[in-house]
Amino acid sequence: MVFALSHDAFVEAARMISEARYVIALTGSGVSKESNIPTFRGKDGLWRNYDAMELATPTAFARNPQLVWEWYSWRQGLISECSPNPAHLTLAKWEASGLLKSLITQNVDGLHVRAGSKNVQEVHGDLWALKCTSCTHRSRLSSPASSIPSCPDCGSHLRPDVVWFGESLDPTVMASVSQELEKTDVCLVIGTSALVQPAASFPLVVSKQGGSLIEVNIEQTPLTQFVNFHLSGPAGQILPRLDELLET
Ligand code: BV8
Ligand code: ZN
Repeated sequence: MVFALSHDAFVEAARMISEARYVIALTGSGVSKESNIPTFRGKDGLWRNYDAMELATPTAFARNPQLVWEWYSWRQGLISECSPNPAHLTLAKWEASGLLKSLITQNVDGLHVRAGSKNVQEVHGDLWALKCTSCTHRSRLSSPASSIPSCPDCGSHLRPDVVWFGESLDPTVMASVSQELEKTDVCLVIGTSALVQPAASFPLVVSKQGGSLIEVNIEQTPLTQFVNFHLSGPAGQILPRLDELLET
């Protein structure tokens, strides 16, 4: 594993990307940090002194739906004020040029799609999507809703259509992720603490099949020991720097 602080290591990492057959990216909340969206586990990840882990669960919603809903409505408000940052925009540019084949994100903020990325797997769902807690009704919010919406079909509470802790990821999404991982020879791992399963294991599938990992993070993670390059710094600066090298 190479700690990339030196220019040469950056050049090497850029060469690995340009010579790859099938490049994908896995992102976490760190990629949205420079859009001023708090990360999950950073010190700014708290809301009214609640840990996100305490709120993003079915139990929390069952126990106090209004509180959990207020957290999501607060995040919807925040996100509607935010814009994609150079990290999101660079990934969208790399997809448009054919360099990046697909993007798997743990984020529910929708910023990759707003940046122009098309082939995006939102493995933990989408903050603006709603589903009924009782029937199959699904809908979407276009702006933050301060109180919990009721299902127009059955009257029950609607909830955010996101994957909470203890809930399984959508099997169709997982099948598509596995197909992408199988084809991948270089996986960029950007802005994730690599703590949440099963997403944290996606890069290991790539390295186990002989692929390479390039991590972009401001800190080391449990994945760092397995990566070929750890590009240390904010994604909003690192990705455009790689892009410059890829253009040359
Ligand atoms: C599952 C959606 C099968 C909601 C999220 C006990 C009971 C039940 C389950 C478990 C259990 N023990 C373990 C589990 C499994 C559990 C899990 O992994 N727990 C961990 C935490 C121990 N996983 C699950 O429950 C998953 N389902 O396993 O189903 C099952 C079913 C039943 C029972 C057992 C198993 C579902 C997980 C999905 C949870 N939903 N989000 C919402 O968003 O509201 S996860 C949440 O964490 C977000 O999606 C977030 O994206 C994700 C991962 O976190 P990160 O993105 O990595 O964010 P984090 O803050 O941690 O890190 C940010 C990183 O960025 C840091 O490294 C930082 O250094 C870096 N950074 C900061 N700034 C920058 C930067 N990098 C670059 N540039 C910068 N500028
Ligand atoms: Zn309903």
